[in-house]
Amino acid sequence: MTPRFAPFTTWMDWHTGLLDPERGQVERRLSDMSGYYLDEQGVDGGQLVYRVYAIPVEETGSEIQCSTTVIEPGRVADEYFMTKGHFHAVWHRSEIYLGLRGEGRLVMATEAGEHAVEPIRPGSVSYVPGGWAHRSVNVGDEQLVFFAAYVGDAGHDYGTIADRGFPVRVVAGAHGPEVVDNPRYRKE
Ligand code: M6P
Ligand code: ZN
Repeated sequence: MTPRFAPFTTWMDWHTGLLDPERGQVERRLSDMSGYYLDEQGVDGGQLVYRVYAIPVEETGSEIQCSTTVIEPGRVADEYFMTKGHFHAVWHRSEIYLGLRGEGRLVMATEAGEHAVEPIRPGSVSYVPGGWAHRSVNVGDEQLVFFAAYVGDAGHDYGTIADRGFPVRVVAGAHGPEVVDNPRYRKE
């Protein structure tokens, strides 16, 4: 059997999350996230929320997709900057997150409405089991940087979260980040 390609190395800056060589980048501004935050009145759509730097490989079950995500510090009303969040299109595919910089929360939810919130910070290794939608939230005042790896054919289902939201939101409370119910969450 002939291997599909030769081994290769990518250099990662563990502080900034930047990859060398940079092979692919996705940028999300507030204008790309309309409807994701509860109170979007008067938002500046041009504001950068996060970037994802990928190490692209074929989207098959033989490969492992890896990326770093850098979420800027900031809020929309009381809600911290966050990623869109998704289920995997192949719903049972799992994912690993390694925290590299900053202070964050990994918000997860099942289709049945169960939820879990885990910390992301330097040294955290979070396991996202299959069937759990996942979103990361920057609750600190510097960039949140983490590395993620998942099976190549997992795919992203954004539609379910865009339609229904997560059961909880992470907001700035009087004494720091708080997890509160999302009044707009729809189970089915
Ligand atoms: C992590 C991984 C990626 C994902 C990124 C941003 O790096 O889960 O697959 O693309 O976070 O999250 P989202 O795609 O939900 O915007
Ligand atoms: Zn994922």
